Amino acid sequence: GGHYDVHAVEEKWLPIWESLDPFRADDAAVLAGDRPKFYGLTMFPYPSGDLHMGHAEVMALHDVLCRYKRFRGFEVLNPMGWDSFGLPAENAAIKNDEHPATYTYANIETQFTSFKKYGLSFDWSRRLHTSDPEYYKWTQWLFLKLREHGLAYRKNSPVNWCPNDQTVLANEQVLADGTCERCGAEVTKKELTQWYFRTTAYAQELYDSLDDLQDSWIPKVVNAQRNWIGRSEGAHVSFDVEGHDPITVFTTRPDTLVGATFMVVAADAKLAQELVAPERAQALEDYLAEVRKSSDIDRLATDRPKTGVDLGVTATNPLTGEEIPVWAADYVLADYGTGAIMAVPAHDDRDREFAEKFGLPIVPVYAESDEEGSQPYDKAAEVSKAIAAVEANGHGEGTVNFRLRDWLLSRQRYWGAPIPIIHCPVDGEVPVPEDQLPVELPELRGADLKPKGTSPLGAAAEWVNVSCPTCGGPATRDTDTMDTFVDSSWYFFRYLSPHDSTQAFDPALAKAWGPVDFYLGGSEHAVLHLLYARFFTKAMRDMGLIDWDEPFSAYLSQGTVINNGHKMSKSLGNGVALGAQLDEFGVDAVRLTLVFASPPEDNIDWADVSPAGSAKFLQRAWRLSGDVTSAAGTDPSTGDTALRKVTHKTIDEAAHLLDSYRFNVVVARTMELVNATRKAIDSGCGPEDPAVREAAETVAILLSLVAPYTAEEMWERLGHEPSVARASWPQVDPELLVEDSVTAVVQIQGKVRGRLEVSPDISEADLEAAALADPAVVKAIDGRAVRKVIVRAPKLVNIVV
Ligand code: ANZ
Repeated sequence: GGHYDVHAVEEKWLPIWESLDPFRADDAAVLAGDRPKFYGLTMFPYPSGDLHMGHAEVMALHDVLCRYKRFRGFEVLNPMGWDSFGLPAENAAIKNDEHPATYTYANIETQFTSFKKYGLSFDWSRRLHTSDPEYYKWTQWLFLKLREHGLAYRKNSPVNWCPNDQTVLANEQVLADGTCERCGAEVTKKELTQWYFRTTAYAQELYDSLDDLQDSWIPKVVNAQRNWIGRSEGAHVSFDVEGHDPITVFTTRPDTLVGATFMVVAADAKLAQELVAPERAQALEDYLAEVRKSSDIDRLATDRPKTGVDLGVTATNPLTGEEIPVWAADYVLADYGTGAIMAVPAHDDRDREFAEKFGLPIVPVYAESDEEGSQPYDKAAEVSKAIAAVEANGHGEGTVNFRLRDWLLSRQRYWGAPIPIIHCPVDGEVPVPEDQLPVELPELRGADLKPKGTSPLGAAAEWVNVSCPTCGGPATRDTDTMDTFVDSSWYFFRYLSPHDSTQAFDPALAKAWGPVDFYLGGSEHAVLHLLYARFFTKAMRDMGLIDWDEPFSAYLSQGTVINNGHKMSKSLGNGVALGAQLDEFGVDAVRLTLVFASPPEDNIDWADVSPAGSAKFLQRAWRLSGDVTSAAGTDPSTGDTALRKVTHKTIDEAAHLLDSYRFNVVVARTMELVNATRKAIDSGCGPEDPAVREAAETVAILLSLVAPYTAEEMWERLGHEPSVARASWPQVDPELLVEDSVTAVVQIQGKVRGRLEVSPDISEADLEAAALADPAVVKAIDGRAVRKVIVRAPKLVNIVV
């Protein structure tokens, strides 16, 4: 009985949990191998505003698994922090004429309070913020380590430029329609000297080890990674050019070499400038001015009218010996393959359109299969023959090409980790010595931060002008900051020893806790963040910092919380505020609703769910614990078998469901157990039966995965010390899993003539006797002689008359 006041219960338990601190991960236990470890990770938020429904969903789902693993005897590491550098804080600072830290840390505190109230099983002692100097000191250290190993370098090349954000973007940050993923502006190209991480050094391994992740990551993410890395097998083939180095092309179709009737060089590649005949130079210049305005996506579009200029030079086809013209065009990209192609208009659509437009020869190599009388063409065999042929005449070799580019990591923004390099006119690029890390951001605010095409850090003269660590002469700091994806590429290492001021992370702890066993996060990170974190992990392994190859053993991305069939948005006015939902229904009801609504990877339409229904269910569950308090019996083995069977089946099934992330079904089973317990109390064995206590305790433990406040309250009312989070998973009694009866089918001459309810362990002889005695069977035999009886206990009896 009694009234369940959700908000009073929330206020009651928060301080108790605070002092019990039941989720602190025990490093010592894991280092000593006392318990198996489980490192559960969920993506840390940007501190823009308060937590929203999306956070509520992912955190609720993640909590189910972490709490379950703790019940199963794992030492669980479940940390949380903030990805706190980035544009939103900088934009707010410009708008309000303040420092980005003001906005950042105020939002962090707001979110932290919400996280606490939301009752998640985080180990808050490991809290980190990537914008703290104590954190970015190690981001800078890792940058220098990567540079030391040849994996960070600077180069001049055409880069993606967002004219609105006034900064460069990585290829991964340009959307498929050629716009900035942050602000939606049309991205253009600009020639700049920028910092890169050599992700391409790991292209092959990043691609190959996806095979090992195939079964433990969701397939769509594995495929997205595969496509992004884009492995193509083919050949490099070189074409001699008089008075110039040969032109090398990458082709996936070396078998079509005899049909290569012209060549095309990317108009914006250096090669075009080098090759162009003097009388064609102006035409190329004019054309280039046009090309610079279009995005890569436009350039590759097949339905786009072809444009280009004849460079006025020829190259020799290495198989036919023919002289073929060399053109420049925009449909060939400067930064893919070698930036030049052999054009085979008979077998490639874009080449054909180009040839048709400019009147270039089209020479088929074989009949396309839809042509009449054509022989089937064995492409694979012809490709390997062709590779052998060019290798034999010294004009090429088989090769593998990747679409993956090096990661452009420098940004012309303030609110990020400064690149720890000093530029000296004498010594060139000089790394900031380790004992001078971190290179802290200078104090800039408001208007100083306005985008101006060069980094705002350039305005801090005192900060910029330093003496060279090598020669002591005048030098300047690098004024760019790192892409915030650098910060998040290694945060899961820092959680291992977040307060260590002597190293990025403790290698012994990395060995003991790593890799992350389960990672849950948004599918928008399927390409960028996961790929970068994988790259960092492999690079760190090769630097001897860790001994594992992949950061995340299992990965799942949750669906989106939508409303009335649409993504929540300001323009549609269909947003659902998390705070208001929590106020109205309480934390537990909101969490339960989110977990119960659908399998984790599916979208949740808030219009289709009922947090009020969840709240009602929680009240029902809670009332059970009140009824049990008055009950006497505590030895479950003396309890009502029917209820015990439901309880034990629920526990058994829940374990299987949790292991396969079917959290919504676990909630459904818990609801069924609540109903069965209520029925037993009201019209079955009665509240004093020990089976009722056992059932109610099981409800509390299962409920604690999704509704920790209600579960804690139940646990206390059942006479236990808090916290229910430290309870152990109930032991399943296998005898109670045995079904009471099964249906045996009796056939005569192959036709079903009767059904019997029998014990699952009935003997063949007993089943045969029961079948032959069954009135329906006796009637069907109708006095005929039984010639043969085939018995398959407990399910089938086949009688032949
Ligand atoms: C001759 C040929 C004949 C080709 C044919 C295709 C079909 P993937 O699979 O994406 O790797 N190519 C090479 N470099 C390029 C660049 N920088 N910009 C645009 N296109 C480029 O594609 C490889 C194929 O794309 C290559 O094979 C080349 O055209 C073209 F019937 O060579 B192929």
